[in-house]
This record gives sequence, structure tokens and C-alpha cells, in this order.
Amino acid sequence: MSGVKLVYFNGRGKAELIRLALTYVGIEFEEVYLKEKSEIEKLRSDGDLLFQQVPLLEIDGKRIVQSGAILRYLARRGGIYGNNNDESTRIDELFEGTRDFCGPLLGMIFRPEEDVLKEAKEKLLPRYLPVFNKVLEETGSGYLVGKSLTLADLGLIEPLLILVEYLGDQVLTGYPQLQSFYKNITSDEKIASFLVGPHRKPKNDQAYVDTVRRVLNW
Ligand SMILES: N[C@@H](CCC(=O)N[C@@H](CS)C(=O)NCC(=O)O)C(=O)O
Repeated sequence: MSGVKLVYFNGRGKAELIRLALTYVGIEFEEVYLKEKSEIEKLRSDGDLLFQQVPLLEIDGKRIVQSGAILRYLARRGGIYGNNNDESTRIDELFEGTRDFCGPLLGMIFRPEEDVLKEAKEKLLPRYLPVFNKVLEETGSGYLVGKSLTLADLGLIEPLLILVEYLGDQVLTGYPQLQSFYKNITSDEKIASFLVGPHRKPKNDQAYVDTVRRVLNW
């Protein structure tokens, strides 16, 4: 075992992309699932959570919090964060766009599904799908930046997976670059194995919501 440990809930939330990135860059890891309030309280009182929040990644003798910091650490370590400052900046720009795109979708089941999907159809899809489709058209490589997969592409596949899961693949109709992006990325060997493997979490369900509420005292 590599000793790498991801602490979060047994659900997607802010950890799912970290799980995907760890898998993609080839780092084996174990997961610790928070189930009780006392567990997060212990991490807090031990000083393990800088902002009192999870996810927490223990790796290379460090404890890293903040999902963006964790993902960038993994991206740099795995060589998927560009070859120079300009590329990394472009990756950041697009990656942050994927976070804005994905954010409202992560709340599925914490809010009524119909409301989230209605807002997604009215606001998120028309705002973000054309932009990402256009960027892919411009690079022509099948990736958002450069000629190989970067953190930005991992960031984009997360909301696309959620949308296709909830709305079907017709959600990408009219966006040919995104259709082939979706197909290519999900058939990448490492990503395909992640999607059917033990680190991939199922759709949020009531048990997950109850656990989060209990642990965080919501
Ligand atoms: N900006 C942080 C936000 C993390 C966050 O909101 N974590 C939630 C669980 S999803 C949490 O631990 N909340 C407890 C709290 O805020 O006290 C990140 O991206 O990691």
C-alpha cells in the first residue's frame, strides 16, 4: 500500500474528481469514510483540517486540504498541468470554468433533483457547453489544452458524466466536439477502469445525505 489516504464521505461531492485524478496519475490510495461527527471533530482537534473541512489527502508526508490545491498537486506530480506557465494558466482558466459548471450539479439530492436539472437546462448548459465545445474545436487535439490530457479535461469530464447520467447523452446533441470528447475520455483505459472500479461512487442517495448531515451537524 502506498500510504496515500483520502478522507471524505462515502459519496461523490468534492472528492470524486480527486479520486479520478489519483487513479489517472497512477497513485494507489485508500479511502477513509467519515460516518460520525466524532470523527471529523477528532481530525479538527488534531489540527489535521486547516479550514475544518474535508476532503483531506495524506500523501508524501503531507496533509493537504482544499480540493483545488489537492488536484493541482496531483496534476503537477502526474505531469498533467502543462509544460510552461502559459499552458498552466490556460489549464487553470478552463479548470476553474469546469468547477463553476460542475458546482450546482454536485448539490444533486441535497436539493430537489427536478430543480437542479431545470436550472441546469436553463442556465448551465447554454452557458458552458458552447464554450467548451468551441475551445475543443480550436485546439483540434481532442483536449482542452495542448495535445494531451490535462487537469482541465478531468475537470470537464466530471459535469459531463453527471449530465449524461441524469439527462442522457442527447444532452450533448449539437456539440460534436463535446460528443467525441466524452466518448474518447470515457474510453481512456485508466478512466474507464475508474468508472467501473471501487473508488467511483454511485449517484448521491439519501443515506449519503443523512451521513453528511450527521457528520457536519447540519
Ligand atoms: N473549498 C473547500 C470546501 C470544502 C468543503 O466545503 N467541505 C465540506 C464538505 S463537502 C466540509 O467539510 N464542511 C464542513 C465545514 O465547512 O465546517 C474545498 O474545495 O475543499
